[in-house]
Amino acid sequence: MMLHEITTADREHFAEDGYLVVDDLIDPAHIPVLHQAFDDLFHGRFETGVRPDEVNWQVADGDPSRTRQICNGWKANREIARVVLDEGIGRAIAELAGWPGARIMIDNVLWKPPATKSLGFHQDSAYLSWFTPSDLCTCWIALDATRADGGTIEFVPGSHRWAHSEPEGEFHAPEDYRAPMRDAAAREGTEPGITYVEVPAGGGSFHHGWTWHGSGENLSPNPRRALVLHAMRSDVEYDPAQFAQGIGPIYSRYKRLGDNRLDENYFPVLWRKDGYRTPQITDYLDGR
Ligand SMILES: O=C(O)CCC(=O)C(=O)O
Repeated sequence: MMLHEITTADREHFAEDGYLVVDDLIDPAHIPVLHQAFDDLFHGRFETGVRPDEVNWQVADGDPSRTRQICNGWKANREIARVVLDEGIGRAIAELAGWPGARIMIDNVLWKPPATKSLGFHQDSAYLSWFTPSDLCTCWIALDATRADGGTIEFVPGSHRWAHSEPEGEFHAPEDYRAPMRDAAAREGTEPGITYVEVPAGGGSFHHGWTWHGSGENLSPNPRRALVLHAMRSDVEYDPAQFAQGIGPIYSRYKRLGDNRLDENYFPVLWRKDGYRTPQITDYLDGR
C-alpha cells in the first residue's frame, strides 16, 4: 500500500520540523474505493457489523456545517483497515519516530465538504496520556487534492519542541481555530510559522505527537477527505499512574483486568523491527 520510502533526509526533516509532507503515500488508483468507504461509514453502513468507537457525524442527523468525523472506522470497514493497518505505513512511522515498532492507537475518518468549519489547533499527545511511553506519531492521508484555502491540515514548524499543553478549546468548529496555538506560542515567546499541507490525492504528511496542528474552514468548492492513522510505539502499556484520573470512557474498555499490556485485538502491531506483525490482521482483512 505505502509507496513512499523513508530516506535519511526525511528523518532529518521530521526531527527538525516535527512533520514531513510527501506527495506519494498511497496509489491514487486506490482512492475511489476509500471514497466509497467514507460514504458507507457516514451513512451508518458498517460492513463488519461493528460500530466504530466514535461516530461523531451521520448523514441522518449530522450538522451540515461541521466536519464529519468517525474514529476507528477500521473496525467497521475493511477498506479503511487495509490502509490504517498497512505494514509499510507502520514501518514509515516507526522509522521517522525512531521506535522499535508501531501499533495503531486510533484512526480518524475526516470529511470536510465545502463551507464546513475548522478543526481547532492542538497537540495530539495532550489527549492520549493513558499509555506509557506516551508517544504518538501520525500519518495523515489526503483523499482529495488539498490546498491552503480548502481547509487542509496546517503545522507549526518546530512546535514539537514547545512545552506540553493541556487540552484546551473546542476541537470541532471553534470560534478561532488557531487561538490555543497562538497562546502556546506566546508562552514560548515565539512568532509561529504555518505550513499548509498542499498535496495531490494520495499524498499527505506525518507528524510528531507534540506538533501543533489544526485546519481552517473549507473555502474551496471541493470536498476535503482525509484518512488519519494515529500510531503509538509497539512496546507501550497502560500507565497505572494515570488510573486515578481515569483513562477515558472509550479506550479503557479494552484494558485487560490486572494486566497493563495492550490487547492486540484492539491495538494491533503494524510493524516491528524484529519482523513481528500481529498475525490476525491478515485474517481480518480477508474477512475470516
Ligand atoms: O485533518 C485535520 O484537519 C486535522 C486532523 C488531526 O487533527 C490529526 O491528524 O491529528
